Amino acid sequence: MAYETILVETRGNVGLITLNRPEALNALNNQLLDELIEAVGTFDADPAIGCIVLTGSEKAFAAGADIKEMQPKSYMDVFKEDLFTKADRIAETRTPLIAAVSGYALGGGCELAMMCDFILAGDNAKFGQPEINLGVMPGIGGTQRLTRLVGKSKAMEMCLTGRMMNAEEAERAGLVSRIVPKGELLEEAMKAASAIADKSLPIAMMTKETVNRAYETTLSEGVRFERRVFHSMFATHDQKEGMTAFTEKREPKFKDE
Ligand code: CO8
Repeated sequence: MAYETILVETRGNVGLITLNRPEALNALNNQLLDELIEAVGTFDADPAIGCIVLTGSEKAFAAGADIKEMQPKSYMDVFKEDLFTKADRIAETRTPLIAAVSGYALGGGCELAMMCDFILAGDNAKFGQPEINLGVMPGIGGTQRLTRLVGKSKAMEMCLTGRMMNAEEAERAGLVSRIVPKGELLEEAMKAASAIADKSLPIAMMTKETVNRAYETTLSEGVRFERRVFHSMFATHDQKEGMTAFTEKREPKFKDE
């Protein structure tokens, strides 16, 4: 598929997707969302790709869903097309997915970043759910994911006032894993992605799935799930190799099996 709103490249065993609608600060229109879902799905299905990085421009990761595209729609339009439900596929990706956020991550842009496994922020990053200013509310998971990530009080304030958080506040609140100078954001994201991609892919996928259970279940069920998956890892080649390499004081050679 030839993409018009995103740039897609492979760097070693890492897939890099750059949102590329500079004229609209990477606003998520239908075409961009379709292309992004296709590109993420293609990397996810590629066993040679061990991690995916999603980024935007220095000014904007994404300034939200495309307001101009949404503005004329009726209730029946958005109900019938089930607006934004397809974006859930990003959150269903099995390959680890890192959001590298520089500049604005607003509305659907913040929601897209939160669908990734973790967010690395440039020191110029700004996060917000400003939908209330448009007479709507977050509609791509923001009321739920932001609340789970930063707690009710801050999520409620963000969604009700529409104010933006800077990178420091986002890090303090647990929304982002860490902040790096904006000029080093992509390099740092690629470094983290390469480190992940060099691990065993099935073990990384199982780890991701297990951490994500923490958002879906009770503590005791989550711990039980963890134990079952942990035990199952002893059926893999890569567990044997990883532990053998440690005892032999050498680097492991994972085979993704
Ligand atoms: N949609 C469409 N176009 C946009 C968007 C957007 N979200 N954001 C920016 N643009 C466009 C601008 O219209 C402008 O285009 P033009 O030059 O043709 O006028 C261009 O991008 C550059 O933007 P600005 O001139 O505004 O740039 P500034 O640097 O002055 O301001 C801001 C940057 C502060 C980011 C500003 O652009 C802004 O406030 N953008 C909108 C942010 C926003 O409200 N996002 C939330 C959108 S709604 C949403 O994401 C979820 C809705 C979920 C509904 C679910 C229903 C089921």
